[in-house]
Amino acid sequence: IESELTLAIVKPDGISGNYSSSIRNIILQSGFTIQTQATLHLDEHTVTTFYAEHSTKTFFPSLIKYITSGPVLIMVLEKVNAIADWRTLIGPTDARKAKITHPDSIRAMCGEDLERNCVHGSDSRESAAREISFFFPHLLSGGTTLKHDEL
Ligand code: YYY
Ligand code: MG
Repeated sequence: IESELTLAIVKPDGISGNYSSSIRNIILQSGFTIQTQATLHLDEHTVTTFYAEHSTKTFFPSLIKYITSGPVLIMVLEKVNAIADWRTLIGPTDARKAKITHPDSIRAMCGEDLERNCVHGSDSRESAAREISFFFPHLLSGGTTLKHDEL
């Protein structure tokens, strides 16, 4: 059984509410390893590209404003079944509903509502590969290994 990588983000309300270390503890206690991480204040262009699949939705402008409102903590998590297990740990998209239906989830702990839901998780293998290489372009392509030119 091979381990898998997924992308996790602690969104601005998670950072400003001081939830980073609690979330980190949950991640480590749940058997993930943190492969790499970065704290960034994302700009509008970056978030628009990252969330391109939602660009036509009515909530998009508000989502962009929220995600660019302060720094975020971006982490690459590794574990067997990391993608599905991280989605389970964070809980449903709507943090208000999560507090009722999934009270032990991370979004129930630190999210507020459907938009301000504290954390992100890749939703599939394809999204995980795209999102990880978006923020950490060298990670999936074999680190520092050089690709030799053909002679
Ligand atoms: O993957 P997940 O984050 O759980 O939800 P998505 O449906 O991919 O939406 C991305 C992001 O957009 C969500 O975390 C909050 C926000 N959002 C919103 O503000 N309003 C909605 N009706 C749906 C999503
Ligand atoms: Mg999603």
